[in-house]
Amino acid sequence: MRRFVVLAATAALAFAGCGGDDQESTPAATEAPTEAPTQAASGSATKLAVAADPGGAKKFTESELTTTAGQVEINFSNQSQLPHAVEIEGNGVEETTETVTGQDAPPLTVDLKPGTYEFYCPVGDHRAAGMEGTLTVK
Ligand SMILES: [Cu+2]
Repeated sequence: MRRFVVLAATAALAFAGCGGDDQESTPAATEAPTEAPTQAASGSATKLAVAADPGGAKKFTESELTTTAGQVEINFSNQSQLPHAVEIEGNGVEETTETVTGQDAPPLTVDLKPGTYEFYCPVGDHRAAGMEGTLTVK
């Protein structure tokens, strides 16, 4: 009995191994990273540079940004001595970079559809002070 169960399980695994494009039934711990079907290829993401005012003002260097729809890699640079981050908001998207001071934030990749988004700094009163802008995605 026990042996039969083991054999059946092995057979099932072997079957899933060769045939299975109709079901990805294994949320396995060790999944090949190359498998990721939707989020893959960060190498093809459009890069979008955003910078905080290096002089320490509560603003970005640009208040109007434009990019292309799809995977967009936000590269936020904050050379000032105030902590800043960038939050992208609109059309169901709400994504925020890490807050950094005097350095670049790790790249943040977001999936953007065509439309108009807001971007702003979520730290303290920075947005109210004018640290915001409009991101147009075409
Ligand atoms: Cu800020």
